[in-house]
Amino acid sequence: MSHSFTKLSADEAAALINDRDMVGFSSFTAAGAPKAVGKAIAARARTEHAAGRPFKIGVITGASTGKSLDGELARAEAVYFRTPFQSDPDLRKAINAGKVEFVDMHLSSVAQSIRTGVFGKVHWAVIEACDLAPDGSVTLTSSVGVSPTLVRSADRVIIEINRTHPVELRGLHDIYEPADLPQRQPVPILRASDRIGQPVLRIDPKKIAGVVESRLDDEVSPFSDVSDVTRRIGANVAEFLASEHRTGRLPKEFLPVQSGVGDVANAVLGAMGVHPDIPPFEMYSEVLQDSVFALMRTGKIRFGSSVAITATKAQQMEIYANLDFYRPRIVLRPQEITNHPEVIRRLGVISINTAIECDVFGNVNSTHVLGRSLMNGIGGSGDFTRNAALSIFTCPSVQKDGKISTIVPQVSHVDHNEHSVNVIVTEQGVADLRGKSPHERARLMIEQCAHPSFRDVLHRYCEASKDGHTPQTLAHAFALHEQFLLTGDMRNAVVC
Ligand code: 0RQ
Repeated sequence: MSHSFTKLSADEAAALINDRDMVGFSSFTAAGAPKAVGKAIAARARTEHAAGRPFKIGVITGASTGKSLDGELARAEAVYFRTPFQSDPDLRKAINAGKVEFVDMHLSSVAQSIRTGVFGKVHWAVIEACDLAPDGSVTLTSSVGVSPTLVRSADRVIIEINRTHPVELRGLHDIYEPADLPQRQPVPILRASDRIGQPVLRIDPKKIAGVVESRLDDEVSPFSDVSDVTRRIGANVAEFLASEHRTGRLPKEFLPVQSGVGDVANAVLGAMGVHPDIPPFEMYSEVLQDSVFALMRTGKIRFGSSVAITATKAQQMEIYANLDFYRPRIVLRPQEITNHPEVIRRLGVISINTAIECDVFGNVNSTHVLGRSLMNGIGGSGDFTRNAALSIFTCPSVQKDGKISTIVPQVSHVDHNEHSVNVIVTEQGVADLRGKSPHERARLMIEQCAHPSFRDVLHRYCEASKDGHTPQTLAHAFALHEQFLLTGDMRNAVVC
C-alpha cells in the first residue's frame, strides 16, 4: 500500500497537539531531536497562555535534547512532566523550582516503561528523519533514542524531515526492539559491531498525521579547550588502563569502551588515543562525540556502537562527506540495546563516567548537588556502571575554586553504590577499590584522589570511628556539605 502523506508547516503540526498531551520526541543528546516542531509547540504554548488558556505537555525523549526543544519548551512554561534526562539550564531551573515533575531514570528502562504504560497514554511521537518511504518506513538522522518504541506506542506520529542530514545515512542504523515479556529472547549481539535489526524504522502509515520539512542543524555545543585538570584526569585513566593491559587483567584485544559526554570524557578518550600501550579498541557506548571520529581516522578506534553521533557541525560535515569510510565503522542502535545489561555484561564493557561527588567508600553521586538540586540525571551511567567488566568514575578533586571537595565522607545522593563502582580517578591519582574493604577504600580514596587541602579532615573523619565494618559517624557524615551551606566553603568543616 502506498501513501502520500499530508504536508504540514511546523505551526500546523503544533496545532494538533493539545494541552496535557504526552509527547515522545526522537533525540539522544542534541542529536536527532526535532527542532522545528519543538519551537512551534513552545510558540503555541505562549499564544495559549497569552489568551488565558492552559497549555502544558508531558515530554518523553531518549535523553537530553537541544535548546530548540527542552530550552524553548521550558522558557514557554510548556512542560508539566519530563523524563528521562535533560541538560538544559532553563529546564533544570524549572525542575528545581518544582514547576516540572521530572523522573530521573536509567536510559535502558525507558522503552519498557513506555510499553507497559508507566507514563500513561502516549498521544504523539514527533520523529526527526532524513527519509520517508510511501510504506511509512523512515531513515532516522543522528540518533535512535527510544523512537522505535515511541512510534509503536503513540496514537499518532509527526515526522520532521530534516534536509541537513543526507538520505545516504540509510544503513547506519540498526533498529531492533525486544519482544514483550515473557516472550523475550536473548539479544543476539556477540560483538560490538554485530547488526541484529533493520536499517529503517517502520511506522504504520495510518498513524502518520503529517510531515514537516526543516533544515536546522543539531544543536551540539563545541567543547572547551582541555584544561590542565582534565588533561591530568585523562592521563591517569589512560595510564591505569594501560597498566591493566600490561599486567594481563585486560585481554590483549582490549575490551569495548563506554565513555560519557563532556570535557572530561573528551580528555580521557584523547589520552587513551595517544597512549602507546593501549591497543586499537572498540566503543560500545551511547554517545560518539568528536574525539571518537578523530581516533577512527588514526585507526585507534576500530568501531563505534552508539545511540547517537553527538558531533559539532564541522565534525558532522566531515562524517557526512566520508560516509563510505564511516559506514562500516559505526552502528546506531536504540538505547534499550546500547545500554542493555545483558549485552554490556557479555561484551565486558569498560565504563568511564563522570561524578559530581564520590565518598571515601566508593559511592557516587552523578545527579544532585548537595543532595537537592538536579544537575542532568543519571542517564546511561547506571546501566553501564552496574554491568561493566570494569567501572570507572572520574571527577576533578575540587570544584568552585577549591571550596568544594568532590571526595566526601558520605555522598549527599546515591546513584552508583560501592558494590558497582570499581575505580575512581581524579587529577590527583587513581583509587582502585576492587578487592578492598571500606577501611582500605577510605585510605586509598583520601591518599590517591582527595585534594591535599581536604586530606586531613577526611582522615580525621575516618579515624573517629575505628570500630564497625565501615568507619561512619552519622552525626558528621554531612559535615562538609553543611559547612558549605553555612559559609560557602567546605574547607573549615569540623568533623568530630
Ligand atoms: O558547574 O556549570 O557552574 O561550571 O557542576 O561540572 O566539572 O563541568 O563536569 O560537565 O562533565 O558534568 C556529573 C554533571 C558532570 C555529568 C556531571 C558543578 C561544576 C559545574 C558541571 P558550572 P563539570 P561535566 C553519558 C552518561 C550523569 C549522566 C551520565 C552528568 C557543573 O557528567 O550529568 O554520566 N553525568 N551519563 O562546578 C557543586 C559538586 C560539584 C558541582 C560538579 N560536588 N558540588 N557543584 N559541580 N561537582 C551521557 C548520557 O547519558 C547522555
